[in-house]
Amino acid sequence: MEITLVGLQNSGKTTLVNVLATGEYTEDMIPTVGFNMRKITKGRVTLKVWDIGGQPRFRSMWERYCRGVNAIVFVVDLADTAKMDMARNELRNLLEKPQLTGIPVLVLGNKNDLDGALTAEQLVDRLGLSTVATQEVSCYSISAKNQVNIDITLQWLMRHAKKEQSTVETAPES
Ligand SMILES: Nc1nc2c(ncn2[C@@H]2O[C@H](COP(=O)(O)OP(=O)(O)OP(=O)(O)O)[C@@H](O)[C@H]2O)c(=O)[nH]1
Ligand SMILES: [Mg+2]
Repeated sequence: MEITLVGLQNSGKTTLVNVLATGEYTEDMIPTVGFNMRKITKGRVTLKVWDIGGQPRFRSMWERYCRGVNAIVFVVDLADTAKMDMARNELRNLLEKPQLTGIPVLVLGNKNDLDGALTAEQLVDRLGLSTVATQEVSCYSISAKNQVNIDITLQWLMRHAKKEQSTVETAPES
């Protein structure tokens, strides 16, 4: 299964990948230049994770790395309310791309341990997630730091690993 993590810089994508891979939170992360690829094995499923840099100069790469994956994970810093409109616009831009239509999206509001963090409901509202009609969208509030809701995040990913990406269903030959 392949997934791609995108979202604004400093939202915690690389931190989350580390937590998913090792179960440990590492404090001093450096901004991702370009992208990282990491394989994470859970039970019988191997996740191939593309973690893309969130700085403006890397955002034009997002679409390319999202094509053909089983799921897109869009990470948002719940406490950085000043950047919510930017996050909303970047997500909108991405989901407007015809090539990405139908790929399930998991929006993760990260850093729910911080003061002033939005709730999942507030994030759904601020990002306008209920109006997305091109694909299935889920939204969880998590903390990579305190490992809150990492279990349900993994469960969501595993559920979507099983789904076929084929868009054309064919009837069995008779
Ligand atoms: N309080 C808190 N801080 C977090 C959490 N997750 C990540 N951080 C911090 O947020 C900062 C940015 O984390 P990164 O993982 O580098 O963010 P990124 O999204 O990969 O950033 P780019 O690679 O530049 O796109 C780091 O200082 C992390 O320690 C969290 O759940 N809670
Ligand atoms: Mg990073």
